[in-house]
Amino acid sequence: MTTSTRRGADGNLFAVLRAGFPADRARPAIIRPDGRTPLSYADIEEQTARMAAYLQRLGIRPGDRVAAQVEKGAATLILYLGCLRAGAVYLPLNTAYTPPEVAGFLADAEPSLFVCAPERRGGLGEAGALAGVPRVETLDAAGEGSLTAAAQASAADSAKEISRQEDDLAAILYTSGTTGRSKGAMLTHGNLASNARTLAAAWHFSGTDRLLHALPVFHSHGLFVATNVVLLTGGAMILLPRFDVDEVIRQLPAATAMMGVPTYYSRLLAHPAFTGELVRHMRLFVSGSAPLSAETFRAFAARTGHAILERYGMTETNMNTANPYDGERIAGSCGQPLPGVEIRITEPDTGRALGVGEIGMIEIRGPNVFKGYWRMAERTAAEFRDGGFFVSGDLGRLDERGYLYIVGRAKDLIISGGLNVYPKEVEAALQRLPGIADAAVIGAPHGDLGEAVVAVVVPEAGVRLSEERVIAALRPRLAAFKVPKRIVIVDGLPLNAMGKVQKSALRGRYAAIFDNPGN
Ligand code: MCA
Ligand code: AMP
Repeated sequence: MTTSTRRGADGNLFAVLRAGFPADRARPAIIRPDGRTPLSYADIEEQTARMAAYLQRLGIRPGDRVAAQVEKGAATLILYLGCLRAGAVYLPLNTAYTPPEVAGFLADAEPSLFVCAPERRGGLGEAGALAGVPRVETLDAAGEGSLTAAAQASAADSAKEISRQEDDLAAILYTSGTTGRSKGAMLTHGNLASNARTLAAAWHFSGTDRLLHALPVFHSHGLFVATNVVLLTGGAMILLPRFDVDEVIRQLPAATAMMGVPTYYSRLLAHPAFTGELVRHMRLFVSGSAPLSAETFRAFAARTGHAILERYGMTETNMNTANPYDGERIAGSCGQPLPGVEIRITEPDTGRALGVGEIGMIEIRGPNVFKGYWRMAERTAAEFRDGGFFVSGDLGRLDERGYLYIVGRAKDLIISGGLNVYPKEVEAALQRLPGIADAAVIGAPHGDLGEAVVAVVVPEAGVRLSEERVIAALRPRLAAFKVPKRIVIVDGLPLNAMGKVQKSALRGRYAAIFDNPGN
């Protein structure tokens, strides 16, 4: 750890972003849809300095974790940037996580400070979530709370600039695992800075851009891809609290670019007010986090004349591949490796490199790839090959022009509306409920969410289960997006010769479960 007052001379992501701020600091950085005064770049500088000064006054040192489960807003981004500036490691948590889920993350990450919504604080105390967390502050959806008050009372000029090496941690983002146990992906200042620079250049971002920002800011997509790219290039973001299709349609005329998960685009297409005229002036639409169907890509192009630019990323790696800005954007492909990123396809069991057109494991190497899982050295080692390639768990192939096609996943994972749900975690929650003998969780095609969670449940002998009661029993335990949209009650699960549940048979059997309108 070193402290320094030099600007732009270090690897701290905040310093990297600040080097891209516009010379005219009065220009807007964050535009609020409610018409309140935008946050200018001067405001960002001042408020993040106050936040960093406050964190330092609390005794938070570089490398200490600051966890936050807060609604999206300008104040949330100030907290994120203030943490970077103070050298603290930012740890955002999905607002949907239940108190028991939050307790698990806090126990694992041992943050020095936890920031939550005021109304959440009581429940978290009851859940024992706050045990061992030395300090808790609040921040509400309007940006008010004890955190804001304390930060505003701190003098901006008392913040010490903290230099960081590229290899130092900037953030930890938890991803669930196929074992059902969450893993904290450790992202460095260098990981995030390199990806922000690469994407800004690849997608031609500049100070004249206005990004329509409707994504949540507790995942890579909304927090890093969207936010960092805008700040690095001195443009502005129209920060919406969430994706609401009517609000997005109202705001699109003021935007030049938008990023989203495929559900955003299919919801726009389903809206009668979404016309080609509305978005003729737009420069770019980016999609990621889940497969964009060729059908949505084509329907969007037919309606608007815009070819959505699909890219492929992971929490652990940031963004890996993207369709070209200028060249051909291919429906169903995630595009080519981004500059500096290497992609190879291998035989999953051996790691032997495969050739053009052959389907295998997608492996990734580059400055974007994370440092490892928090306090899980063995798990980290198991997911890297010799030579530093990260084993993604996604299956795909490369064509002769280097375009990547993802064809499936080796990991048992459901992606619902761009959010990951690991069946193992839902199965474990079901198996802990009384009266359930066995459970298997699968993803089924869903018109709005791409895939949605379905649980196939076997009751214990003599027990009568109902779909509603099982769902109600899961709610306090699991974030709502993980709770199955349907519970199917059966007498037994199909097993293979080894006694393992045949999920592919279940996927086939329930492939049309969401076909009826109203499901
Ligand atoms: C909300 N619900 C969901 C989802 N979202 N259920 C399943 N899947 C979801 N994605 C549930 C709520 O818990 C609630 O349940 C009900 O649906 C309605 O909630 P509401 O908040 O009104 O839903 P919504 O606003 O319509 O949200 C759907 C959404 C949102 C707009 C698609 O989930 C979203 O913004 N997704 C983006 C996620 C994202 O940013 N992913 C990036 C991950 P109930 O009624 O039962 O209480 S980063 C990543 O994957 C990598 C790095 C990458 O490549 O980007
Ligand atoms: P997460 O763990 O939330 O970071 O999710 C990463 C996973 O999302 C990847 O491993 C892929 O399975 C999936 N993903 C991200 N982008 C795409 C895409 N464009 N097409 C298909 N899957 C994607």
